[in-house]
Amino acid sequence: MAKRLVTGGTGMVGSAIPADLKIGRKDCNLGDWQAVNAFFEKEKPEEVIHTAAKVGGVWANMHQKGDFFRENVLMNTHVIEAARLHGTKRLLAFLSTCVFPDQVSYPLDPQKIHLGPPHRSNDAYAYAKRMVDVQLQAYREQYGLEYISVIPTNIYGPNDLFDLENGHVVPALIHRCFLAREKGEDLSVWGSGKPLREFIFSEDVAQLSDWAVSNYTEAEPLIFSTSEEVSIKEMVEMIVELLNFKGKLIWQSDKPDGQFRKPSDNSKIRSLLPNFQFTPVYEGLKKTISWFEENYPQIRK
Ligand code: GFB
Repeated sequence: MAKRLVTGGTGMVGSAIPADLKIGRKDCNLGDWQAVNAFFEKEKPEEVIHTAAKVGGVWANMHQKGDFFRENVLMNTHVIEAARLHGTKRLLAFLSTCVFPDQVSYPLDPQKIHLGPPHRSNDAYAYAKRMVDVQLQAYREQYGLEYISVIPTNIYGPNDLFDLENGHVVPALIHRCFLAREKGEDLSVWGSGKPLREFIFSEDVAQLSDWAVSNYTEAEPLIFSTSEEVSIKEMVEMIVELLNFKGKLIWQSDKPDGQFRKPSDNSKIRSLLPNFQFTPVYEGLKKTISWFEENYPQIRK
């Protein structure tokens, strides 16, 4: 078995992927080239799954654009370059469903990534992630490295960042709904509830990544998606039901809706792994909420 390193090892996806070596922020600062280079020189991982990223929901993406751009560009550039320098044979890096242009025909497929500007709400993060694709294509051409990237849709699951303001919709709402239930308060939800998202369970992403890093070598980023759209309103209803919240919902129309939809084409992963069963969103949410209640207040927030 190849010696595998997972970056972002304490995060939602990284913690669910088996590895010989997992590193989090405290083990190696991926924004510091000297630290990354020294780490790779010492450990010489043969396989790298690079999940580490500065991530957040629509609010964080709108209000911390400089940090999202800089931190992600530095981490990605450093990890991919250190892997090349120290002989890593296989590397899998994550793009994100927001890399696609805002104005583009649906369904989204990897050919369309660079066809136009991303949605304004998360353009800094999206451009930083697009550069992963650019770097990997460049390294493929110049150095012959078959490093790959994947594009998961909206991931949720245990061990997510449950920050009330800066988190993604699922963890933020689970946390807010839990607090509203405990305190007997109303639950505030952002936007109109109409936007659509394709939610994917973190453990599915982990399993697919585990497979892809050793079996997929193509230059084209591989989309991880159920291709099933769920509205924010439907998502809220499931969270409310699973948390047994009986209070009132307050829709905050002054808060952003973000991109209206981003339906993606999952035909490639379906043809590569025809027997793979995606976790139904209700089941995944149930597991996530059980995990949250069991681990509260020691959650990441
Ligand atoms: O998870 P989220 O922030 O990601 O979801 P995006 C935003 C949608 O959920 C919007 C609604 O339609 C919001 O109006 N929403 C409702 C809420 N209540 C809440 C809440 O309490 N918190 C949050 N965050 N949303 C991110 C990108 O966009 O998706 C990232 O900004 C990344 O770059 C990620 O690509 C996958 O899908 O809008």
